[in-house]
Amino acid sequence: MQDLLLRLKEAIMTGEEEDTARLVSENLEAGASAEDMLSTAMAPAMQEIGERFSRNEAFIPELIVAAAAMEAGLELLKPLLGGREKAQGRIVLGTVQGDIHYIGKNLVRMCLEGAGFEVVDLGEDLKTEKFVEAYRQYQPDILGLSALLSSTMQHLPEVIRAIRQIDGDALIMVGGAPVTQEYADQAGASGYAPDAFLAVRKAKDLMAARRA
Ligand code: B1M
Repeated sequence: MQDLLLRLKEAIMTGEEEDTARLVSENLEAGASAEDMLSTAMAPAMQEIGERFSRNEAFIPELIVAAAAMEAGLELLKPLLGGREKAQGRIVLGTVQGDIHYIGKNLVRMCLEGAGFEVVDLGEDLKTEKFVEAYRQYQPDILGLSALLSSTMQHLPEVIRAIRQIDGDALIMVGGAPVTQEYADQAGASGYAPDAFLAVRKAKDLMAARRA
């Protein structure tokens, strides 16, 4: 199975969409779970291509094709992420202003949906006003904010402040590669999760604490 996982990682890094889809199926047939594939092959592929980009060994076109291959794989895993749990609550989710990264946010959405949450995905590059508008419109149990750039992460406290002006008790969960627990605490978030699986746990914990 290790070899198949390695090949899946390579297929994503080289942006081979068809190979990625085939290898996701082959890994499933070989007994790998969606979580195995995500944690040992797919997320590490994106991490490694990002590191190559930092070292000027990979460039934007390579990131784009790797992202497309990752998405092709994620699409196949979607039905497998989570069980048939009863309705958990409503979450409004989006990536903050200036940030067009959406793969991580989409994975968080898929896992939350799989766990029984109703998710309103607002998309990417969203101004603070968009979150405020959506919060009023959908009245979610939790607002989820994603930021992938150190620069766009700076918008998190701004969105949190704006939402708290209309609902002082709002539950707001944040995440994204540069975000840390410490940063989330300083920004005034109710919760932080480093990955999509822990985002589900955090969302459930926030809901349980609210009900208690
Ligand atoms: Co961009 N990019 N990128 N990029 N890109 C990063 C983020 C970077 C770390 C690469 C690097 O330099 N090593 C770097 C940011 C550096 C920094 O600020 N610290 C970077 C840069 C610099 C840029 C540009 C500025 C490059 C340029 O133009 N010169 C540019 C910015 C565009 C913009 O947003 N304005 C840019 C563009 C792009 C592409 C368009 C080419 C493409 C995006 C494709 C897409 O999403 N549509 C892209 C990609 C693919 C990446 C990397 C390689 C991979 C991101 C990814 O999909 N990861 C990335 C390197 C890296 O992350 N190591 C990089 C896989 C995904 C599953 O993980 O997104 O971390 P992640 O999500 C995780 C967790 O973070 C968490 O759960 C997710 C799933 O487990 N999580 C949450 C995320 N949101 C959450 C919300 C939660 C809870 C958990 O609660 C609500």
